[in-house]
Amino acid sequence: MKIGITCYPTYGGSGVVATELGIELAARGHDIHFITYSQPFRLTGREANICYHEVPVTNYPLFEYPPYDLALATRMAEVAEFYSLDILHVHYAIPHSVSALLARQMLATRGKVLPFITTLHGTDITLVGLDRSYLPITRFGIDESDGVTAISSHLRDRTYEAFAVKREIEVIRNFVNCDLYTRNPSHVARMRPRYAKPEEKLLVHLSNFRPVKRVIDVVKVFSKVAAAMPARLMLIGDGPDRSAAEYLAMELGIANRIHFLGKQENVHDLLPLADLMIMPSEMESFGLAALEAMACRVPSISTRVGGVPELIDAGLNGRLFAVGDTDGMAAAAIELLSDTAALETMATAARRTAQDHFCASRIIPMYEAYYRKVIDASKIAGHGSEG
Ligand code: GMT
Repeated sequence: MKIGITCYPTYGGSGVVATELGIELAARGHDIHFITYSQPFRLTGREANICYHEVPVTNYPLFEYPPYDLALATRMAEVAEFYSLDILHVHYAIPHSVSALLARQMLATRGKVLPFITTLHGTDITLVGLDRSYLPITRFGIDESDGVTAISSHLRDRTYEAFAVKREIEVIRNFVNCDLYTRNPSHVARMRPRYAKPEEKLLVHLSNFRPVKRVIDVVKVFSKVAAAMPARLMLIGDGPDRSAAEYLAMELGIANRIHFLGKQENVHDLLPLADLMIMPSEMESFGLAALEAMACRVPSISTRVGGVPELIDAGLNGRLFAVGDTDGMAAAAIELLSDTAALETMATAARRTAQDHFCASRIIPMYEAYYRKVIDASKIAGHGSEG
């Protein structure tokens, strides 16, 4: 198939999923065209079967807000026509589904069919989409999509409840490349000493440091762990709450035990070095960071929110707590880190969950089958007639 993909190309879970999906589909022989305002950060630009098309957004003194949505729609239509795309897959409802809808309409006037699928990732529904100024257009974009997927049952149900959309939503959960995200003992032996001494436990957190991730809670949990045992923390990512986390770490006297690593491209090299992940989010429609860690045999102490229970079976492959229960999370971390056998059992269960349910090899065929279904249905419905 010839597939166009649009996403937010910078750091963030939806962009990661979109990019990894494109890479996996290209490896299976599909022609992939990314249509975004900059090159998705996990792409090298050298992958076979992948083309990147930049969306140029022309500014003009009249435009206080340059119309990115329109520039995107134009580029989508151009790329679809030039490369005869079979389907367009947009990640994050706003504004991508509406741009895709415009592109589909533009092409229909030229007798071309361009079905599009919208994948809902979380904040496009739970935060941005529920904002009164965006709600009607989010609902419109979803209902007008030829196919809609959500990354968890929780997000699907939440979308039905909050938006009363008519379009059926297919659940296709987040995935991880289990060959890349794995624990290789020789790699760990080589790299771990950079971040922790042999007698120290190593904790990790990975996010975009937005308020919804509660990075301050990570520092609070870690401070309790560090008071109980020799330990260090790797904080991977960057965003609005980074300085608040740095400030709190200094106040608590633990700044020298925390590695603020900033944005990292190869998180699969870092995650397997850790013993435990802390993901205390206010909301997580799935929790891709926890899945990536689990594939690397790193179980997660997380919050019981959103779609996280669809990934973490509390007590088996991780632990779940109420939002803000930093005492509970710290106690669980200390208990697990003090019991090597229990931690090892949980690490094995975490890897097995990733492997048995969320490996790319299992999830990508679901997307392929869904694309075929939507393409076939669209040919029958005929948003345009093939010319
Ligand atoms: O909050 C983020 O990490 C960014 C956000 C996004 O859309 O870029 O992530 C969402 O999508 C991820 C990939 O599908 C999910 O794993 C995250 O759970 C989800 N984040 C939230 O729901 C807060």
